[in-house]
Amino acid sequence: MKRYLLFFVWAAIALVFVACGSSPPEPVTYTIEMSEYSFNPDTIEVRVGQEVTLELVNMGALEHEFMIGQDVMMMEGRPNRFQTDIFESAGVEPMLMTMEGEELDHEATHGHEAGHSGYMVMLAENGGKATMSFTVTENMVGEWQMGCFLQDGVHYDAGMVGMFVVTP
Ligand SMILES: [Cu+2]
Repeated sequence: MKRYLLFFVWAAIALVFVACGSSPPEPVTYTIEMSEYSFNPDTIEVRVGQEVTLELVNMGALEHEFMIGQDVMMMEGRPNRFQTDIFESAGVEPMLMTMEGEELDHEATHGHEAGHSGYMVMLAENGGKATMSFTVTENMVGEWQMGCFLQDGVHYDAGMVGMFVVTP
């Protein structure tokens, strides 16, 4: 008899979770300032189903790039890129725009250097800006890093790295 009761309690709890999960989380916008050598804020948390807009602003005197991935790949002893890119692995193509809302061609704005693949946004020095937006999918759940690998990984080593956390 007790077991039945326990089952009903669990069933009730499960039902509450399902009911909560059916309403998508509110869209969110984060402004991320990049400089020598950091991301500010250096931790971003988002949820599955959330429409995320990242306003990237380069406050630094050097060019910087923005990437999100896992497991740093080394090339000739230097941090080169992420082994797993969040967007490539999830099959999601973010919408890239200027701050004014004009669509940007991602291919035209990112480098195609040898071995430096993944979804990256390059930002010009002294105020380069771009807005990327995407909806968080189930297969993005996990802890990722934001990173800049410019100048043979010098930026990454110097601390141009942050956390990008995706919760269910
Ligand atoms: Cu950088």
